[in-house]
Amino acid sequence: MAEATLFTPYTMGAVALSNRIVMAPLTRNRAAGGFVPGPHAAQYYAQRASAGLLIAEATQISQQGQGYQDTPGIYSDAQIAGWRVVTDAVHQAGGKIVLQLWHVGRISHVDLQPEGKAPVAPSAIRAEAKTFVNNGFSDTSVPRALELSELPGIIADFRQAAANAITAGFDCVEVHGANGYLLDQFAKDGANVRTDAYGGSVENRARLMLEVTAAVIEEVGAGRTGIRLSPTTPANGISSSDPQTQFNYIVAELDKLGLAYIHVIEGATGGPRDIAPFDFDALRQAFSHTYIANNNYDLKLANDRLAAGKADLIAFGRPFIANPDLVARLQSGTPLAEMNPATLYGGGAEGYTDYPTAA
Ligand code: 8OZ
Repeated sequence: MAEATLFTPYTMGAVALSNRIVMAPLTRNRAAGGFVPGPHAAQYYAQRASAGLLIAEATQISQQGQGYQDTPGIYSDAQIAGWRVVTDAVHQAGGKIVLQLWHVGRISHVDLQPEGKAPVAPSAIRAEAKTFVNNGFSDTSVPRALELSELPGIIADFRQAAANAITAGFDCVEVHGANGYLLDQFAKDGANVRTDAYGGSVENRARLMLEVTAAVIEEVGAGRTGIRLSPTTPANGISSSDPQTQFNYIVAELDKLGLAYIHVIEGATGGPRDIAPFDFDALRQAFSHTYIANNNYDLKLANDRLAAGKADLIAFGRPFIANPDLVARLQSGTPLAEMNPATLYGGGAEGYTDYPTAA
């Protein structure tokens, strides 16, 4: 058989993909009132439906799980109805779409939290990070440590959000286990100094991520569940003293759950791939199903890694912003357009649905 390239079809569990290009989740802060997907979201995603798989932007599973202004949710009936418009438009355009389920943990601000209370985290340690709130960047608020008795409620919120996503017409769901948000905070000792069953050892720090994933699988099926991981990223002030040990364990345990994919940010999110020594191939080898590789790939690196069997799918993030026809451009060698950073977060159609195709 010929070696795979980005343009070779792929079957991920029950989902048939027309190519191996994945649109990575991109936060765009354009939700409408009630944190319902905004009026241009369906067109935005449908314009990009030639990707083998779209992963929609990070979407909070509860108000407590929100950390930035105007990000969408998946916990109310209006949000489900709003997302249904998006998934219908993408399916109409021949695409497949996943929803990323998000709890930010300590990467939040009191002004976004229920009753203005502190954001929640494994431990009461503030992240050295900013969030976007009240139309500007602010330091994240000091969080409070979650009580053991609150963790089942968070698992239940993820489970309900997954069910809601399937009701809204998504093909799969992706647990956000990356980028210094709640599940990554539990997994890494820079944010987790708990002394109960959810802190300390590698096994204990992995527990919440694994319990959430198991609950989501129980709800929507392993074939419709993936997870995003970022073992070495410093994003959002996160740090780990033992990423290789921790993520070798996590991926081995995830493999037992039989989920459809792991989506791995190789290096610093949106930055250098070689930020720290880490054997990503070990994760690929420890996992029986689909490995989606992400972070600063170009056409050559993507095709090299696919041909070498080091990944099944390659996710591109920022190139999709200004190139709705990224697949066609990569295939034809058409130069890529540059996105305008001024219209990345917030606003309307400008810098969102008005980037033209090359043709
Ligand atoms: C950029 C801005 C806000 C949030 C992530 C959900 O890093 C995000 C995010 C990215 O995963």
